[in-house]
Amino acid sequence: MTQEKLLSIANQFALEGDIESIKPLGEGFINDTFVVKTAGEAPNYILQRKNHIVFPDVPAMMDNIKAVTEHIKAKVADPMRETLTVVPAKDGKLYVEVDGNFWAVCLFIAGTSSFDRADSPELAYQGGVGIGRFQSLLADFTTPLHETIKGFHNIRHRFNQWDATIAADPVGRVKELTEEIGWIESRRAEMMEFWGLVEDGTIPTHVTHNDTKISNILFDKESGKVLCAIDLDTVMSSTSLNDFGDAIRSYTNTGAEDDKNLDNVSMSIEMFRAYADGYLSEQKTLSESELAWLAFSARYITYEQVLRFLMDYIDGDKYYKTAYGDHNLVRTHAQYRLLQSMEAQYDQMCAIVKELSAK
Ligand code: ADP
Ligand code: GN1
Ligand code: MG
Repeated sequence: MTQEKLLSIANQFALEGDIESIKPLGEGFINDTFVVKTAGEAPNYILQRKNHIVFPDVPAMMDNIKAVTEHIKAKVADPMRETLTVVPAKDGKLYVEVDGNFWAVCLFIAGTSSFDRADSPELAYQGGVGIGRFQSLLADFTTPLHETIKGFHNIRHRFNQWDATIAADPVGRVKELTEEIGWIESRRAEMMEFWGLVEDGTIPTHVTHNDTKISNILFDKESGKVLCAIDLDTVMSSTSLNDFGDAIRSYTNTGAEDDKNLDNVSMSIEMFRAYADGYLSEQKTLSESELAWLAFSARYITYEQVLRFLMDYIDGDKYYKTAYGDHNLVRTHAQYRLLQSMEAQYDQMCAIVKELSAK
């Protein structure tokens, strides 16, 4: 993408100040993200090409983000820093469509840090506070949201996709993956059993973030405290547990999500405790059944992630950005090792949730 093209797209938005530069940022797996720097006192901006293969209805997604961020802004002390601010196009729409691609802009929140890994329990605690607060702020948000990705954390839907992908085997990889496919199949029944509790209403649904990995949280540079949850593309109705589980998958991993050295990968119980402590200090509205299944949600989401990486590998790497040929398979192995580590420490995880929720 040339600077000239980026500039012509950015100039279709209602930005303050003259644009000085537009540079790529971040390591998201889905969208293409750029920082737009402006001259003088004017704010800087985040310009994103939203992935419309992943998000088939970008306008609906932007409506969700606008509604949720407006709701949060009305409740917090510093509305320009404690959530995203969507910047509309000059024609008033929340996006610009160029050659079949959808672009959106929000304010760049200055004075923040973001991380790919959690390197201290304090950071994990702050991350937990961030998502606990996010869920609390949205607990009274009642406007129905669009489902931006169908069945995103719905394992029944994922199994339907999985079965179809294996049957299609579009690039002939299934024959080499007997062991990995076995990891998924051997846990199918227990995951469906858990999902049954969501389907029968035992575990309720709420407005949730759905993509709570550490890189989707901003921390204040000066105080080190959590500032806000960003990457709101997947905000929609789901279980509160999914946000907790996905964060545990990210914050507690002693290795990288795509670590080639599986000996690096395990779940740190210390980080689990710290994240759960932060989360439960802000999220006070969980029901007994939600608390009973909170620790399991980490296994559920990590399992789902193993399935999603493996399914994308079988499908010929169409969904996630990859850096090399078998990247999705490497991710599958590393996330499976993490899942095994969670399974081995499950009793302790449950005991910690029990202890912290009684505080
Ligand atoms: P993706 O959907 O591809 O993951 P994100 O929306 O998470 O894209 O953005 C990628 C990265 O850009 C984030 O991890 C964060 O570091 C940075 N970022 C995104 N939005 C902002 C913002 N409003 N202010 C400051 N940094 C941001
Ligand atoms: C993607 O968009 P990003 O990079 O923050 C993905 C998550 C996965 C995650 C794995 C919309 O998150 O669901 O858990 O990669 N987002 C979407 O790192 O699919
Ligand atoms: Mg992101």
